[in-house]
Amino acid sequence: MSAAPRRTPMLLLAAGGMAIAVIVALVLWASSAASRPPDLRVVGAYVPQPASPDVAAAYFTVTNSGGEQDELTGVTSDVSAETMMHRSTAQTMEMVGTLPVPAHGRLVFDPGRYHVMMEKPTRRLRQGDHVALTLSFRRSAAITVEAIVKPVGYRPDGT
Ligand SMILES: [Cu+2]
Repeated sequence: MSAAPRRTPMLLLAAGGMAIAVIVALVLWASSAASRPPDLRVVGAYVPQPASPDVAAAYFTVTNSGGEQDELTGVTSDVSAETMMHRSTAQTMEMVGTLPVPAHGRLVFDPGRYHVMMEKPTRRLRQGDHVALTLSFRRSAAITVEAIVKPVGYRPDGT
């Protein structure tokens, strides 16, 4: 009879402690998810075999599995001293400075959106050749990938 009133405060204390533990765990989880830095990969890099010896284009996708945005700040290649990032428009193209790689998102270079333009390639590019592309980012370390030369006019599935 007299034991019950003494046990109740202990139970309340235990329940309160558990609630605090759950709140602390939630706060830790939320802050770690929010501050996870950019985590970039470059996939599907290719260069359609150029129809003209004067210029070549490169395409790829940058994925970001991190919780924060990064920015692509430039691209260089081993076949041209003049490698630029261009946005394709209906009639022409224009140079772009930086492009965002959203958190949990991707930045796609494809013939309808963006391309890397490589002026005056220093060697003939034939199907199966490789072109090294180095992508620089505002926050992440630079990434170098080997783009493969595909047939003239090539487009991957889904573009
Ligand atoms: Cu261009």
